[in-house]
Formats: sequence, structure tokens, C-alpha cells
Amino acid sequence: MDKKLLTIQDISCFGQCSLTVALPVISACGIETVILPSAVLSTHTAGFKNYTFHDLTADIPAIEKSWLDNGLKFDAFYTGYVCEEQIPPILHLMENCAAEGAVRIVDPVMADNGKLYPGFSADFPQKMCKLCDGADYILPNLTEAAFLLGEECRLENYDVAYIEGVVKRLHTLGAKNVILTGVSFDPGLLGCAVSDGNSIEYDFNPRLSRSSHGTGDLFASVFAGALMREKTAFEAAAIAADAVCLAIPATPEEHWYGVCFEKIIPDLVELLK
Ligand code: PXL
Repeated sequence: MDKKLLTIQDISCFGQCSLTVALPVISACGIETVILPSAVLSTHTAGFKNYTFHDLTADIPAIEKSWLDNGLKFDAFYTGYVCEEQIPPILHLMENCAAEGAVRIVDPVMADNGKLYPGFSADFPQKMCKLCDGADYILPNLTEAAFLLGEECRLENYDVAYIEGVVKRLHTLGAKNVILTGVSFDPGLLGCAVSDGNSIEYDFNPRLSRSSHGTGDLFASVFAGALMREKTAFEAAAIAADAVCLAIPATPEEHWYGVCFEKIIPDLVELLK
């Protein structure tokens, strides 16, 4: 049987993030993608006003039971933006609906540029640590890493020793592999550190002149899809970074709320060959 991946994150109806990126992107990687929406929002929370937010935590146990009644199991779980009280039911579902050897990929979506996203309490990073414990892969950005570790966030003027210390401390949360994004030791280059707990490898691309919303979700979705296509963690991270570097210039400047990942799907298919 072909592998099935379950991704758990919100549906922001408008905004090109979370499930509206993960479902098309992982499907384009050739992987059957099952979804569990953590919440339904009218838009994402970064820059839109008056967004609606419908938390679906209460539906998770019944969805799990329905899947168990039908004998449905998953080969991979990829979690993204989840709600405050959702970690225990998600852990329960992952425990019960795992096929043999299932992998857990956790993107601890909660913060960027030194700040938590609107709506998350100061306790949320502690809760997110529980999802990272036992994960096969975690993909925090530098801000999320600092929140997970309860440390001050350093976004510049750091060195290799700082990054390698952060990676090492992230492993102590109970994650087997750490992919730390947003790492830069040279103003012209931006990339990620990929660690299996024994050695750290770096992947860098030329830094683009602008950043965009939704690039973290595109990175994690491509990473998950590429990993399911039997790429190593380092190869999957490098392909994911290449996809982001193609998507940003394909996005018009006035398109402020997300990246036009649709335009680079053919390139993604090529990158996976
Ligand atoms: O892209 C991360 C993300 C996902 N989901 C929602 C968000 C954000 C970032 O702001 O608001 C609802």
C-alpha cells in the first residue's frame, strides 16, 4: 500500500498558509494526504482584521474513533498550527492511529520575528514541548526554538556555537532530528541547520531581498513530502529551502499575505526526481 500522511493544522480559508498549502504541496509530492483541521479561520492571523476562529478540539476524539472503527492508520503525522488545548487529543490520536514505523514531524508553529502569534498564551510553548517530545523531526524557526527552550530570542549577532547549543538543547526536549530554520552566519546567506543528534549539517541559499508570510508552512510541507519520498532529512530540507527560494520571487510584491506556491509546483516535482 502507498504511504499515507496525516497533517493536522488549521484551515485559514483565505491566506495561503497551513492546510491550504500542505494539502496541495504534499499531494504534488505524490503522497496521499489526509487532513485533520485544528481550527477554521476566515483568514490567517498575521495582518488581517476581524478574523473568525472556530476551534475544532472537541471534534478530535470522535474523528479518532471513526478512523479506528474503519481501521485507518497513517505512516506519517505532520502537525503545524494547533490550538491551545489540542496537544493531549492529538498525542492520543497519533498513538492510536499510527501504522508500524510511523514518523512524527512537528512544526511548532507559534511565533516568528521574536513574538508569539496573536491568540497564543505565554503557556503555549510549554504545551508545544509535549508535542516535540517523541517527535522524529521538529522544524522550529529561531524564534520558536527560543520559546520552546524558555530562552531569550537572539535573531542576530550570534555565532556557530550559539546555534549548535540551541540545536543540542532542542534535542533534550525529546526530538530525534532537529531542523532549525532562519539560520544565518553571513548577511548574504540564509538557511537551516539539520541535526540527527550526532552531527549538524547546514544548507544555505542566497538571502532574498524580502521575506513573505507562509514560507514556514511551505518549507515544512515540502520537507514532509520529500521525506515521504525517501529523501534524507538533509536532502528534504535542501529541497524545501529551494522551493521557498523559487516561490518568493514568483510572488508579486503586493501579494503580502502568502507565497504563490502554485506557480512553483512544476519545479517542485522536478526537484523531487
Ligand atoms: O503560517 C503560520 C500560520 C498558520 N496558521 C495561522 C496563522 C499563521 C501565522 O500567522 O495565523 C492561523
